[in-house]
Amino acid sequence: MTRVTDALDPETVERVRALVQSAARVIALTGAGVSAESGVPTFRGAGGLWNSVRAEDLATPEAFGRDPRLVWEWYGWRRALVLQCAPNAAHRALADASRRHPSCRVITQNVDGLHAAAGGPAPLELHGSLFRIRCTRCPDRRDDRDPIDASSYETLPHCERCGSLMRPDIVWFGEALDETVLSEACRLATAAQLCLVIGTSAVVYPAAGLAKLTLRGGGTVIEVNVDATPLTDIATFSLRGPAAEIVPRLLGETQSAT
Ligand code: BJW
Ligand code: ZN
Repeated sequence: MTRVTDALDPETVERVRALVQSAARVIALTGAGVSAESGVPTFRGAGGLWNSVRAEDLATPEAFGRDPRLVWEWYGWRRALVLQCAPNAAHRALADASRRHPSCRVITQNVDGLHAAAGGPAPLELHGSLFRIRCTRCPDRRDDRDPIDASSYETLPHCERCGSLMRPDIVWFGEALDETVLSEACRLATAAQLCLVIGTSAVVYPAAGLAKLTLRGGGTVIEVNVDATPLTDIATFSLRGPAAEIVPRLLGETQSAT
């Protein structure tokens, strides 16, 4: 039975802190909501990116094939926006926790790089990175060129080896996740005694399925979100409120640490 509580309920906070501290292996599965308080727009819900643009027009390989300049323009705008943003208290608390406990790992769907910017061990990035590009043809050709000039087809980045167009190193709809990253994420999720699901609508697969692997492996799921999600019902606790406020309370060394 899920216990849904207000972010500030001290009894729940204490119970979840105790669960975190007693778990030998913890994963944090994060989504766009963890970066919302840093000023990065989410995808779904009020103010979400998919309200103003269609995912099919920008975040699929077909869209890139049709109009690479349009797609690169949008990613250029996203890069510029994220470069104005800094990690928030939730990113910092997760980075601190994984520094203190190497068996605590961050698995993120985010492409904004804010977990890495907060320091600590590198997170597993399921959906790639806004700041990497890769060749549409050579499987191993990646770099971090910036900025991207999308003013014409000719100025778009091309592969130095084969001359093909370079694309964002992001997993678009209908594309497979990197096999190594996904299998490591599945391994960590299955072995985890606790899975903290933070700021994700949990509708995109296979990422959302990771929490179910923890449950199947005998572990516990705790959710932190401003709203209910399809994972709320499998969570032991669902803490309703902003990640930057709640996560430091759950993971900080003392309860007053934020
Ligand atoms: C706060 C907060 C605050 C706000 N504090 N909380 C079944 C049916 C139909 C299709 C599928 C299906 N199963 C799988 C699929 C296909 C598809 C999929 O899942 N579709 C569903 C939408 C239905 N999946 C795929 O296509 C994946 N690939 C795949 O399945 O490959 C199969 C394959 C195998 C072998 C060969 C070939 C193929 C790939 C998925 C890639 C997703 N990519 C995106 C876009 C990248 C583009 C970009 O960034 O530019 O990644 S989609 C978008 O959604 C992005 C995110 O990482 C992802 C998840 O979103 P997230 O992070 O959850 O954000 P939001 O906005 O949805 O939610 C924010 C949450 O935060 C909300 O809950 C708020 O309440 C909360 N919040 N403020 C706490 N302050
Ligand atoms: Zn190439």
